[in-house]
Formats: sequence, C-alpha cells, structure tokens
Amino acid sequence: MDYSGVRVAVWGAARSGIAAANLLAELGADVYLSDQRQEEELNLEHLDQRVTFVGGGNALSDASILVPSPGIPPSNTSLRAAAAAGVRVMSEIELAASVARAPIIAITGTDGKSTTTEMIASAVRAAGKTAVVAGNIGDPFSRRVLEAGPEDVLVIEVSAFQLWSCVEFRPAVAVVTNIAEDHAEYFEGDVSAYVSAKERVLTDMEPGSTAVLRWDDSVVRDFDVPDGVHVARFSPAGSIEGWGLQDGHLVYDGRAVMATDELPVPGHHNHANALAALAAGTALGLDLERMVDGLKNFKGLSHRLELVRVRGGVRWYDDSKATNPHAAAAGLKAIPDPKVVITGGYDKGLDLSPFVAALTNTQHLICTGPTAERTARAVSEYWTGPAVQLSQAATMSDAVAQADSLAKPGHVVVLSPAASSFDAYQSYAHRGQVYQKAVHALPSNPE
Ligand code: UMA
Repeated sequence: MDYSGVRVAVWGAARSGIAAANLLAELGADVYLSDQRQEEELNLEHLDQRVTFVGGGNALSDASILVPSPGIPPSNTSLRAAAAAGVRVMSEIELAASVARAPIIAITGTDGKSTTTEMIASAVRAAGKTAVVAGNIGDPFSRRVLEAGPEDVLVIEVSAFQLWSCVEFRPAVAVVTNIAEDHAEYFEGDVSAYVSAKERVLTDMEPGSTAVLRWDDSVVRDFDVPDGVHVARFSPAGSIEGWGLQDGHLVYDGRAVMATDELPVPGHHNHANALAALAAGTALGLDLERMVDGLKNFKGLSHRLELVRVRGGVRWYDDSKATNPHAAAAGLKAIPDPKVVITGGYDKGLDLSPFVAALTNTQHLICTGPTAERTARAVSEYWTGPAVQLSQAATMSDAVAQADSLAKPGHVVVLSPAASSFDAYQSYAHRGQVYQKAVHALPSNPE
C-alpha cells in the first residue's frame, strides 16, 4: 500500500501509537498523532519530527485513515463516529503488515502467546533464519517491521485488542493457542466479541497459508478457516493426526520428534506451546531437526514461571505474566510441590474457578489487591481439597514477608496473580520486578 501524501490520524501516543506514527512518517504520510493526555504527561522523545502532535483529546484532523492504539476499545464513541463517517479504521498491526517484506507468523490465543512466540523465534533461528519478534509481546510491530527482509521471518504476537480493528491482515501462518475467558471489560462484557476478535486472525488468510490450531480446544477447532488455507492441528491431549503428545514425547502423526523432558521449561502447557512452535516452523518449510535443537536451548521468558531465588531450600518463582485465572492455573499445575501462593491484582471480573481448581498442594494463599475478597470467596465456594490457609497482604513486600515466614524447606513460593497489574503497577513486568526485588531483599540466611 502506498501511504505517501495520505492523511492519517493515529490515536494514543504510547508505544504502539508512536511506532505507528513514525512508520507512517517514514512512508511519506501526513501524520496527526493525538492523545487524551497532554504532551507533558507523555514521553514523545522518540517521535519523528514530521508528525504533528495534538494533546488533550483524540482528533481526526480530516484524516482518511485512523490507526487506534490497542488500549482504545471498540466502544469508544469518537472512534465509532469516525468509522460511521467512512474513515478507514486500521489496526496498528495491519498497518505494519501492509508494508512487511518477510512472511509473518502471527500468534494469538488467551494463554501461552508470548512463550509460543519466543519458542517459534528460537526454532526459526536454529533453522538458520533471522527472526524478528514484535507485537503485543512488547516492541510494537510497526517499530520493527522494516528490519526484516524477504529471507527473514516476522514472529508477531497479536492480541484481541489489536485484531478487532483489522480489515485486511494476512499472515503466512496464524497460530491460535487456546481460547478462555479474558478481557471481558474491554469488550463491555461481550465474550463473543472477544472470541470473534481472536478468530479475526484467520479471516483474510490466503490459499496456501497455514492455520495452526489447538485441536483439543472446541472453540478453536470450530473457527472458520478460509478455503485453501491448510490446517495444522496440535493437541497436548494425546496422539492425533498432526502434532500431539504420546509416551513422554512430542509426536507428529504418531512419530516421536522430541522427549518432553528435553524441553528446558516446565509444565504441560509448555508441551502445547512447543507443539505449536514446531507446527508453525514446519508450515514455513523449516528443518524439523534444527528446530528441535532450538527448543532444547529455549531459555524461557521473564516473569513467566521465572525462578528468582533458591533460599534455605525454598524456591521462589515469579509468574507475574499470569494476568488471568487460566494462565495462573497453567503455571500452578506446572509446579507439583507444596506451595505458598501470592495472588491478586486489578479485577477484570473474570471467573476465578479455574485458578481455584489449580490450588492442589497449596498450603497457604496470600491475597493482595482489589481481587482479594473475591478470591477468598471463590476458594470457599469452589475448593474441595485439603484446607488452604488464607491471609491478606496490603503490599508486595508484606506478601513476600508473609510467604517467607510460612514457607518451609522443599516448598515453593510463587507469585501467581491471576489478574492484571494495573491496580498498583505500570505493567505485569513492573509487578514482577517489585516482587523480585522484595525476594532478593530477604536476608541470605533464613532464621
Ligand atoms: N488513549 C487515548 N484515548 C483513549 C484511550 C487511551 O488517547 O480513548 C491513550 C492513552 O492515554 C495512552 C495510549 O492511548 O497514551 C494507550 O495506549 P495502549 O494502551 O495501546 O498502550 P501501548 O503502550 O501502545 O501498548 C500497546 C499494547 N497495550 C494494550 O493492548 C493495552 C501492549 O500490550 C503492547 O505490548 C504494545 O502496544 C506494543 O504492541 C500490553 C497488554 O496489556 C502488554 N496487552 C493485553 C494483554 O496482553 O493482555 C492485550
């Protein structure tokens, strides 16, 4: 697409909006970036000089294209009015994809997106290609897209917040990890809007491209796949036609590809992520053996069941990235040992029962943040196993101090929020850093 001379409005001047505005300026567009916040509340240091900035409200500035930041929900009235007036609404990932020279692997789903994204990148690199990783995982797609040449691979994590506003988005490979309840608030309680946004990743795919679908997830299995698009199935629930799990091995059509214990990251959910990664790389024709080597050397992600410290026989884990009950449950299930769990955060109103069901071998649950009381109620309602002791903590350092006094040698302490971080932190990463700092601040010799 040719953007030169086209007037484009970009709404939201945080990471995504600044990257989109800079890319558009580079492509010769006439760019108007606006934000509901004032200039002095924002960091516009890296904004291209050619972009015009307007603070204190979102302005259309007579543009024919509008690129909203993912943080702006579909219910935003100004955005609706612009679309009704015929302005072309274009997601930031769609903008970046429209100028991409490398094939795109797009990863979406409720859980495991980031780990799968990094696993795919590991496999792609081991197979001898350059992988550029971007999207919801951190670096906006628009910032990185021009780095990748035709021989490289763009490995992009895409969220429902980025997908709902796509009109044309055609990845060469789309991976859907799973679908569970999440982000009800953003979609005004409309679960089907969230699911449709995820399904949107497949809608414009071209014949010959590949949809990598989690086959034991009935919602994903029912997604509409356009004619001519190949379907690569994966399921950690057993051996299937496609990528499955059997006798402690990842298998393809029943043939062993790799032993699960060769994967350096723990948990059944990571077997699923690895299957998806191999399926995605294979769809691009990459060498399987070399990809398997890439997975064997996979380092794991920060704040995703990250081992922070071993002290006095207690292992301290940070799973701050578990921002919903499903993701938190997957992390807890990966640790069979007796545990003290620190949970809680911003309340997105999600059903907490999947988290409660995963509290097996939890001795004590320390509840923090706005979800604290709802969590306590959910435990009394849904937990049927041996008694779990409950307490509340006002701050992260209080929670860590409590956990320290409760955990015995052989125990694990895990930060498993099952909620967003926006109650008290800038991001899940910030929350994880605060936790890690408190853990490292504990004296080296426990009393
Ligand atoms: N704003 C307006 N008008 C409005 C509302 C907001 O101007 O009506 C402004 C805000 O003042 C702010 C900006 O818009 O300046 C907000 O932008 P943003 O929330 O989109 O934040 P970015 O820093 O651009 O980050 C976005 C993604 N954020 C969200 O989806 C909420 C990041 O995902 C992503 O990493 C980044 O782009 C790069 O692609 C974060 C996230 O929480 C990690 N994602 C959700 C998740 O993973 O669960 C989907």
